[in-house]
Amino acid sequence: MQDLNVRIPDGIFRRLEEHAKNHNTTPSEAITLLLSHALGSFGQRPAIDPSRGQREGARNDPRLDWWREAKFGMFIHWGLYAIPAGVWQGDEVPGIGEWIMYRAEIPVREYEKLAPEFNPVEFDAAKWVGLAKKAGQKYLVLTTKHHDGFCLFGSKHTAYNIVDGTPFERDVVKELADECRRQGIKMGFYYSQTQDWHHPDGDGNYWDYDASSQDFDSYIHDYVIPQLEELLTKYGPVGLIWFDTPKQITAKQSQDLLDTVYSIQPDCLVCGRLGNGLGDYASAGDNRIPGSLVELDWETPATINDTWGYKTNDHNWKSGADLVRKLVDIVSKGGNYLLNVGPTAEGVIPQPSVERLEEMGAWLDRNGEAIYGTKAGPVQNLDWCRTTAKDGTVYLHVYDWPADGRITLPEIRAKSARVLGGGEALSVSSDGTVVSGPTAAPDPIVTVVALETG
Ligand code: H79
Repeated sequence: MQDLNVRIPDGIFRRLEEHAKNHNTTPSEAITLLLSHALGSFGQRPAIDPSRGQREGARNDPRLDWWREAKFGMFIHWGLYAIPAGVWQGDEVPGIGEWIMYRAEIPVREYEKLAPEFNPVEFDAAKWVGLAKKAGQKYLVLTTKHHDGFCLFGSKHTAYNIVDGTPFERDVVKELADECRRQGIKMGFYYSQTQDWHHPDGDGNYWDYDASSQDFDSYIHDYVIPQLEELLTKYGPVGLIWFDTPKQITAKQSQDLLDTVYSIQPDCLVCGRLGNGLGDYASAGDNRIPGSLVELDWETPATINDTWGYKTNDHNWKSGADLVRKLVDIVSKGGNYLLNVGPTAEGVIPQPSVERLEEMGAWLDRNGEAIYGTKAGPVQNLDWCRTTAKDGTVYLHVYDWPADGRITLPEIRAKSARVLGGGEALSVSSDGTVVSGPTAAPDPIVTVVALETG
C-alpha cells in the first residue's frame, strides 16, 4: 500500500481515518476494505464468505426442506430512506439508497425527522404479497429494522418505530405477516443485528457516536435480543430471520442470538449472515453468483436495479430475461434467489419491478417444474445451458437454442424428452444422445427440455 503513490483528497482521508479508528484497522487497511467493496464481483473474494457459511449439521436438517423447495423469494427493503430516495438536501448521494444516512453522515437528530413524514397511505399488504405470488416467489423477507435503526413494527424497546413514531401508526410487519399466512407465503424478517446507526451502542455511526465509549454487548443483550423476542412472539410463525453484516459481532453474541431464535421458534431458520459460521444456510455476497456448484444450502440476495432501498434516480433495471437466467443459473448450482424490491415512501412497488416480476412469474408458470423442488443438475459449467434435476428427470435449461433444433446432450442419456410449457414430445435418437426439436426456440427466454433418464 505504501508504494501506491496516490493523493487521497482530505475529506476522504478523514473518512478513512475515522473508519480505521472505528474498526481497529490502519487507514491503509481501510483503503483495502473500500477497494474490495468497490471491486465487488470482479474482486478475488469468494462469492460465499465462509464466515457467512452454513453451520455443520444443517445441510441435512429437514427444517430447511420448505426453503430448499422454494428457490425464489421476495426481499423488501423499506424504511425512512424511501423518503429522500437517494437525494439529500438537493444533492444526489451515490451508492445504495438505504445507506444514505451513512454516506451523507446525516446526524441522528436530522434523520429522525423523517419519521413524522413517513405516511405510506398506498401501502397494501395484499398487493405486495399478491405480487410475490404472481412472480412465483415462495417466501418474503422484509426489513423489520435496517442499519438506520428504524423499526417497521411496534416495539416496546424504542419509540423509533412505525407505530409510535409516524402518522401512519400501522404495524406493517403484522399486516404483511398476516397476509403471507393468508396467501400461503413464508414470511421472513430481515433484522440488522450489528449495525444500528440510531442506537447509541449500535455499530457503524461514527459521526454521532464515539465507538470507544460504546457498549456493543449491551446493545446485543438489552436491545437486539428483546426485539427478537418481540418479532418471534407477536407475529405468528416466522420462516426465517435474515441477519446482515456481522462485522464486530463475536461468536458468543451470534450464539446468543441463535439460541434466542431457537428457544422461541425452533423451526425458524437463521441466515448465514448471523456471523461466525452459525447460520442454517450460507449467504452469498450481495448480487454475487458463485461460478460453479456449491455443496451447501445457500442463497444469493440481489437487486433488480442497483439499489435495495428506493432511489428516484436509479433506472438501471435488469431485463426480465436476465433475471430469469440468473434464477436458472443460481438454482442449477444449488442455490436460492432472494430478489429485492424497494417500495416508495407512499408504499408502492415501482412499476419496472412489477413488470419484471410478472415476466418471471409467467416464465415460471410454464417452467416451474424445472425449478421448484429440484436439485443442482448433473452437468455444470457449460455456456449454452444449465441443468437441474428431480426424481429421475433432468431439466436442460437451454439458453441458446440451436438453429437446426438438434441438441447433442452433454453427458446425459435420455429415454424421452419433452419441452415444458405445453410443448410436444421431442424425438430422441436411439442411443439417447441427441434430441430433435423445432428450429425456433420454443421459449423466448430460456427453453426447458425435460429429459427422462429413468
Ligand atoms: O441490506 C442490503 C445492504 O444495505 C446491506 N446488505 C444488503 C442485503 C449491505 N450492508 N453493507 N453492505 C451492503 C456493503 C456496503 C457497502 C457500501 Fe459503502 C456502502 C459501499 C458503499 C456504501 C461502506 C461505506 C463501504 C463504502 C462506503
